Amino acid sequence: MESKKVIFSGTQPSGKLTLGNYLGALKNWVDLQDDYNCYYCIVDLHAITVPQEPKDLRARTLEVLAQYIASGIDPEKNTLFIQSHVTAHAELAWVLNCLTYMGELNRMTQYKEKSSKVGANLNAGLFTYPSLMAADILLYGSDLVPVGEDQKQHLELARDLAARFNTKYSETFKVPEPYIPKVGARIMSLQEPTKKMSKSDDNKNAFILLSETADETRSKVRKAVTDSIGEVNYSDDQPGIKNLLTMYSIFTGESIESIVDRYKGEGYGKFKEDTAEAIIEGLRPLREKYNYLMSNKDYLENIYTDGAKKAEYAARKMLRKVYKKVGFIPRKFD
Ligand code: AQP
Repeated sequence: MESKKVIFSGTQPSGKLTLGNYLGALKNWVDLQDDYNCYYCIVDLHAITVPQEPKDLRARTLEVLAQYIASGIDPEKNTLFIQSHVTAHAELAWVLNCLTYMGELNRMTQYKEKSSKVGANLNAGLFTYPSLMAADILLYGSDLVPVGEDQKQHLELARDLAARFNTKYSETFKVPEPYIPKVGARIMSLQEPTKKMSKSDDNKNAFILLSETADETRSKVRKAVTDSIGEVNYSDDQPGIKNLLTMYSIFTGESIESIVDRYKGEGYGKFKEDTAEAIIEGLRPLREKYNYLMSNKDYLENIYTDGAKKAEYAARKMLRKVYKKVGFIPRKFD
């Protein structure tokens, strides 16, 4: 029997997860879990590329795990683990750093955006973030990487690094393919709808959190920035309305055209109200399960411990191979 293809993906515990993370990533991971061998990681090493309060980072790491499971990602079918528990990620990242050109990292949109925000506190980790992400993916021989549109450029680098290593040494890494959802790949900020919704946005009204209350969601959708056209259309000239239409359609399963038709001549008030209800209803089971899991910390601890053991086995095997090819003398103990 042919073995299942491998998937790797992750989320940073750099804030509480948003609707963008859910629609662009988690929701799609659920659909893949039966057909693939999936590694779903909580990438805490990535998170410290911007300053983190240790106590909050610890709490959020657990919250993200609970949200994975609450979204429907089954810990029995998938390997769920915390990145820092498998040290091969940082070790392979170093090797890949030594194969990555400065020019490649300089071109990265995420680096440009984030570095302009942190000013004088700019650190090297933020710059080399994409090499660490390449290590995450390549360690497991991943075939597919389900990500939102924003991560496409990083994935391109992972592909280039895999091919570069294979050419320089010998065939080692699989060259991974991106898996980007057709709808939901780019959920936009509610306050600046030309920017993506981001969990580390300073403006709390810009994002919908998976863990917030229904009333909070209602209030944020009501305050969502729209335009002065006053008519519900799916158009690039109306990015705020377009974004709300995307969410409405994903949560109800109704087509965008049919929604647009229904709100003809209605203005935005009722449309926003109904969008909020669609989101709240769609997230209700997730929110309930999340609250339950967060009161069962022992269960979560078992999941991430078992996950790390499974991931460690696969990752070590790949790292040993890489070290050998690079010319490091294998160590005589384990
Ligand atoms: N707005 C979004 N729309 C669709 N997909 C999104 N993703 C993130 N934001 C959106 C997808 O979620 C997965 C996890 O992302 P991440 O946490 O590793 O990093 P990120 O892309 O940098 O997400 P954030 O929320 O913007 O985090 P911060 O603010 O910390 O940088 C990825 O698959 C991503 O594509």
